[in-house]
Order: sequence, then C-alpha cells, then structure tokens
Amino acid sequence: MRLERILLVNPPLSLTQVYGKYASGAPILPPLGFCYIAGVLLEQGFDVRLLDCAAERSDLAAVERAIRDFKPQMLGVTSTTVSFHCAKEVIALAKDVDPAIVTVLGGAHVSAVPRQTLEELAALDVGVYGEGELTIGELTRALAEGRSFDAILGICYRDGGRVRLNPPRPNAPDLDRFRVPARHLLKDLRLYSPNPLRGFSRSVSLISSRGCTFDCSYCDQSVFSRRWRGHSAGYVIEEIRALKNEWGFDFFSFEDDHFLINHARVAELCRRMIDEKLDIGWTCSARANSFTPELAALMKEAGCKIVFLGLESGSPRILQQIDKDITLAAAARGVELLAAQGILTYGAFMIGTPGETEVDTALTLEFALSLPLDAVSCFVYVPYPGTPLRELALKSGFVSDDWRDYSAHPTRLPFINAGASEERVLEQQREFYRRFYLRPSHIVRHLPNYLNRAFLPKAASMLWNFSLNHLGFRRAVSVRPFVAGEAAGGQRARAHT
Ligand code: B12
Repeated sequence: MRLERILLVNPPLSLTQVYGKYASGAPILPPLGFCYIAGVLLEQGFDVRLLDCAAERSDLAAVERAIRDFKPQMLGVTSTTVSFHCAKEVIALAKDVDPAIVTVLGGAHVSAVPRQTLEELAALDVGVYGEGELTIGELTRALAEGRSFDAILGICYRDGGRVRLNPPRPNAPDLDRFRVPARHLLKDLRLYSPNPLRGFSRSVSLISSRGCTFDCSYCDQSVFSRRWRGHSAGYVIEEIRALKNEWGFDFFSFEDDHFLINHARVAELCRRMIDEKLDIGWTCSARANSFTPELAALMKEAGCKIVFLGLESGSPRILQQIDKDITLAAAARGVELLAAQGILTYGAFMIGTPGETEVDTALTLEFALSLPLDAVSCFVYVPYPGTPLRELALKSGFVSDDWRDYSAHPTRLPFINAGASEERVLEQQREFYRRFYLRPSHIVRHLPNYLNRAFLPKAASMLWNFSLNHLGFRRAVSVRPFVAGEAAGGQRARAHT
C-alpha cells in the first residue's frame, strides 16, 4: 500500500475520568512512549502528526477533523487500561470515517492482554505489545512493501477472520540506539504539568531507564518486563542539555519505574550534573530501601528535590502478600535518610488489596503518619490486567470486567474484597487524606510551598476540592466539569514504584 501519512492519537481522556474527585491535584504528562514511536516514523520519512487529546482537551470531533483533513493511511493509538475505552472510540471512529485506514494500538493495555484486546475491538487491525520502536519500524516496512505480518515479533493482528498472536519481541539490549522522543510534535509543551517547585520555572518529564527487576505483584510490567535497561549517563545528560538549551526547561521529572536500580549509573549521572554545572532541579521514583547516605547526598548536590516512594502498605502481612520485598523498618529508614538530606519525600500508598482487613488499612495510615513524608497518595487497589496480584483478586472478591472502572481514583471500585463494602473503602481513603494533610504540624511545615506564587492558583483549587471531598460539601456540588482550554495539573499523584 502507499503509506505516507500517519496520524498518532493519544485518546481524549479527562483528568476527572482518571482521578475522579482528586483531579484538581493531578498531573498531565506528555505521552513519551508515543513520542519515541513518532521519532522512529519521522526517521523513516513518514509525514507524522501527533494529536494528544488528553492534554489538548480535544474530543472525538477533533479526531474526526484530523482524519478528514490529514487523510492518514495509518492511525496509531496509545492506551493504558484506564484510557482503553477512549482508545476504542477513536479506533472505531477512524474505521467509520475511512475503512481503509490501518489501525494500530500500542501501550500498557494491549501489552498486557493482546489477544483479548483484538477480540474486544473489531475495528483494530494490529496490536503492538511490548517495546514498540523496532516493531513499528518493521510493521510500516511490511505494510509499505505489501508483505505479510507473520514474521513480525510483538504483534497481534487480524488475518482474515482469525486473530493471530506472534511471539514476543525481545527488548532492544541497547537503549541509547533510540533517538530522544519527538517532543516537538506535541502541540505545546506548556500544556503539561509536572509541577516545578519554588525557584524553578519550567519542568519536563523524561525516561532514563526501562523495566524493573522487582516482583511487586500489583505492578504491570507487560511492556518492558522485569528486566532493566538504562540509558548511559552521557545520553541522559545530552537529552537534559537539549531540553534546557532549546526549550528552557530547568526542572526534570524522571519517570523511570525505579531510578536507582543501578547505583553506579546514578552516581555518574549526578557527578556529571554537578561537574558540568547543569544547574537544574529534578525528581525521580525509587524504592525506599535503595538509598545509601552517600548516594542521597550526591543526589541532593546534583539538584534532586523530591523522591517518589511506593511505600504501599503499613501492614507487614500485606507487604509480603504483594511481594514488595521490603520491611517497614527499611522503608522508614529510607524516608528518614532522604528527609535528613533535605530531599522532599512523596509516599504512595494503596488500600483495599486482596484479603486486606480494616486492621491492615489502619496500620497503613498509622505508618504514613509516623514518617516525615511531605506528601502522600492513597490509591485504592486496582487489579490491572497482566499483574500477578489480579489472580488473587479474582479469588478474593468482586473483579469488574468493565475497563471503565479501572482508573487511578475510581468511584466504582473494580475490586472489592468479599464481605467488604465499596463505601467503607472510599471512606477509609478520605480519612487517610484528611488525617495526613490536616495535621497542624504538616500545614505549618508546608506553608511556604503553598505560598509559592506559581503554585498559588493550583493550591487554591486543590484546597477547594479538598474541602469538597473531605469536609462533607461534596454532595451539594457536582464533580468539576471537563472544560476545554482549561489549564490543569499540580502535585504528582501516582503509585508506580
Ligand atoms: C509516566 C507514567 C505516568 C504519567 C504520565 C503517563 C503518560 N502520559 O505517558 C502519569 C503520572 C500521569 C501516570 C498516570 C497514570 N498511570 Co502511569 N505510568 C507512567 C510510567 C511510569 C512511565 C510511562 C512512560 O513514559 N514509559 C516509557 C515509554 C517509552 O513506554 P510506553 O509509554 O509504554 O511506550 C512504549 C510501548 O508501550 C509502545 N507504545 C506505546 N504506545 C504506542 C502506540 C503505538 C501505535 C505503538 C506502535 C507502540 C506504542 O512503544 C513505546 C516505546 O517502546 C509507566 C510505567 C512504565 N515504565 O512505562 C506507568 C504506567 C503506564 N501507569 C500506569 C497506571 C496504572 C497509571 C494510573 C492509573 C496511575 C495512578 N495510579 O495514578 C494513571 C493513569 C494515566 C492514564 N492516562 O492512563 C500503569 C498502566 C497499567 C495498565 N495496564 O494500564 C503503568 C504501566 C505502571 C505500572 N507498572 O503499573 N502515569
């Protein structure tokens, strides 16, 4: 076929759909994986357009306009499980507008359940599962040359009336071979909001490594597997330098699952940031027991301001059940060590896991209150497909088969333990936030951050929403509508590490 124009669409998913009533403090980040894919396609010489509906606040009508104006021969869509229902709409729409468009879906959801995804979505021609760069290159070449797809690793596709699942593609051993993501295709990098701290003006996200070697059973590693690969320090420094010099970014958010897997690499990166006087701020996610005092001190000197820690639970029994491979004492030591260095800590917790009792949940709140954490998230457990813990969830209670229930802060829980009540779990979540954030000591300590001029409007909106959610006004007021053109973002909220 003649393959010249490729439209890439990140589906229209609003922050409210992802974060429910906690949307006002939630971040919008660039779809980096998609930008890597776009980079490969540009390098191959295709005319590529990228529509990030989530950030641009575009709806299906905008997707339809883009298809009619640009007339792509291929539509690429990215999706997690949370955005899968929107991806379905985009793909079905594209086929309605032009049945000849080849539709391709990549990302976390199709990577976890490739065959099921094609079976659920008749308008989808090809699912790319796992790392996408090499696969999309081969797929486009096969399409352009009219070759069959049967030798392309890492895809699931329709062959006549049958769905075929080809074997997985091994991850590329050398990450540095990939070009930096084609962020320039995004409409406006200012639409994205990893929040800069006081003293910084513009922030941006980047990935310095892929995969994680730990076995946390709630975590979906379908894309990159439980193997780890890192970019070299030189590659990362060059990416930072370009983002700083060409775009003016001064705050960098490393979105790696676990930034500290290879200490030598992090130490080299930090030393180069210091020696080359990059003068930047940055943040990363890591396991709480992965720091040494020396490394934390070096990170601080290199500009590290916040570390996100997936602490998950205060119940030793639950920690063991989710294969977190950490003790409470070790987790606490990590938080204290970072706090002693003056690095802010953000702890992500999770409640409502399979078999969890009220005592376990109470232990989690107590643990959070006992630590010198600067901010927290309390997520309700979601049984993402492809995760080992989902198997236990299926045996322990109700598991929703409607993907629309799978969001960061669901209002209709996708998993409820047998005998537990949805209302009670959500009440425990509200209590968690109330007890953590309304402590006078916490408010006093963080007052200077809330008085930061750049953060003030956001803090006001978060405070307003917090009052609605936690002081009982919510029933009188509907959830904030999704307003086109509205600026969004704020403090980070996630539970990956
Ligand atoms: C950064 C991040 C975020 C950011 C922003 C995400 C974004 N805009 O991309 C924030 C903090 C906002 C976020 C929010 C959430 N996240 Co998140 N996030 C991540 C994280 C840590 C990195 C994403 C990334 O940039 N990866 C690097 C790139 C290179 O990988 P990639 O995006 O997967 O893309 C590759 C392939 O998937 C493929 N590909 C992707 N799209 C396409 C499209 C085509 C056409 C093709 C051919 C290929 C292709 O090729 C790419 C290059 O190899 C991942 C974990 C991870 N390591 O990926 C979790 C992850 C994606 N998040 C996850 C979750 C659960 C969430 C939340 C629900 C979490 C929460 N509790 O808050 C929300 C929902 C957000 C949403 N809109 O769906 C899960 C998804 C699981 C699932 N089955 O859906 C992951 C996998 C974490 C985990 N291990 O469980 N997240």
